[in-house]
Amino acid sequence: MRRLYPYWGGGDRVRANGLENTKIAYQNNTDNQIYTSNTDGTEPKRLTNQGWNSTGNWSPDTKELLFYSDRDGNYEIYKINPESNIITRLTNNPSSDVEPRFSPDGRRIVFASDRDGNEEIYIMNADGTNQTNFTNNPAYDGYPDWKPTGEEILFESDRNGTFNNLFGICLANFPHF
Ligand SMILES: [Ca+2]
Ligand SMILES: [Ca+2]
Repeated sequence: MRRLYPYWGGGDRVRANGLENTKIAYQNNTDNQIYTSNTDGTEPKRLTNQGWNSTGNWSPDTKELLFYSDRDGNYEIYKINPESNIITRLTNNPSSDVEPRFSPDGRRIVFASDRDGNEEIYIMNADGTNQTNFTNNPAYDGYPDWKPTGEEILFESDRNGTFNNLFGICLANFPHF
């Protein structure tokens, strides 16, 4: 079973640059578009207007939101500037590219994709270049996120036979990335 929608719910809060908890980004589950608002829900602003869109993930400098969407026919990863509403597409692959999260320094993005035949964890630069498979395992690998130090990525896998087992990728083991 594949779960594609991990970031529904309370929204992803701005938490950097002294803007602690001043804005949230969320998916409106009526129109499946991305909004920002104050943390109490006031002043909602719709950022997207087509396709199904995941909840946005703030960049550390709060200037961009990462999300994934089927607006171009299959799930791809995009980022949007919440001020200008300019959207940049970061992946272009007929498989599902989902669950993007900015690294703590904002330079890289971890995401999940089944482009190599099953779900794997990938890392790319924040501009979409250098998309690299970091798991290469026939099991399901998904739901990645960064440890706050940025040195390790945690993800979920059923490689031991059951879901909900967490595994880690230590980036120091990939010095050439
Ligand atoms: Ca895709
Ligand atoms: Ca895998």
